[in-house]
Amino acid sequence: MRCLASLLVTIVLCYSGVGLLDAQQSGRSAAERQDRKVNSQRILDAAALKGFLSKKLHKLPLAALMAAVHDEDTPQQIDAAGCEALLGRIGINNAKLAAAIHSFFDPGKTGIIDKREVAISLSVLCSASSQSAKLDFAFKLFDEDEDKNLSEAELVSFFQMFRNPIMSVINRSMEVFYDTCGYRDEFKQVIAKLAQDTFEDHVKAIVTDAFSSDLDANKQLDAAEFVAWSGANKNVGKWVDNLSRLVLDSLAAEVTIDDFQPGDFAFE
Ligand SMILES: [Ca+2]
Ligand SMILES: [Ca+2]
Repeated sequence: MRCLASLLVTIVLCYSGVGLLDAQQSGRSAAERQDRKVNSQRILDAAALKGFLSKKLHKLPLAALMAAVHDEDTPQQIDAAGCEALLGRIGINNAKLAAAIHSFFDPGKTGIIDKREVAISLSVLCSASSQSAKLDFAFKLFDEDEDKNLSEAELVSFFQMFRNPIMSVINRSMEVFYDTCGYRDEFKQVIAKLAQDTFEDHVKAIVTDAFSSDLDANKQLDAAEFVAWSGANKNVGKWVDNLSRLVLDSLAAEVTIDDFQPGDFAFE
């Protein structure tokens, strides 16, 4: 995450002072003012939606969220109807929210997403009594085949869920730059390639770091080894929360508080 942030900051700083932009000064200022206004509104909308959902979900335990995800009747990959059904199983009956979460994790329009992505989206708003409850939630999220061990493939699969939220943040951050520089398609491709490569390097580094806690060297992390890793790396407990926040920030573009009706939340 830090690498990607540095990359973005570096790129924006490199290009924000180029001389060829001076000729467009007046138009750019108006565009910048408009962008700032849109950005400010988006931040306010996201904060309002998060505040609203937080009030609704704070009594929902993480364990209940996980139980719905591990329900044997729900396949690992779900379509839009499956996403709505899964939210319904959790006690959230709002088709627009389900559609927004599904479409957020399916930018390529494949029609399917991972059911864990639904759980992660809302997890930061649910009640978690302790850090160990959060780590237990994280361990179960990572453990895709539920054999109580984490393989390298399972860790990679978890971090792949960050790909769309991170690319979405990068694209949003770079919009002003693309509009201003005038080489939208070319720069977009370059930035996308740089961001993808940095992302892959970052995931590899995290997985290598994780397996330094594989004390019995069986290429699996059991619960004790996972706890040892989280003790040595304070980010482990935060990754799920960070991913949840990234998703919630983006949902505000699709859903507002007005889209909810009394009774949408069965557990109130
Ligand atoms: Ca496993
Ligand atoms: Ca092990």
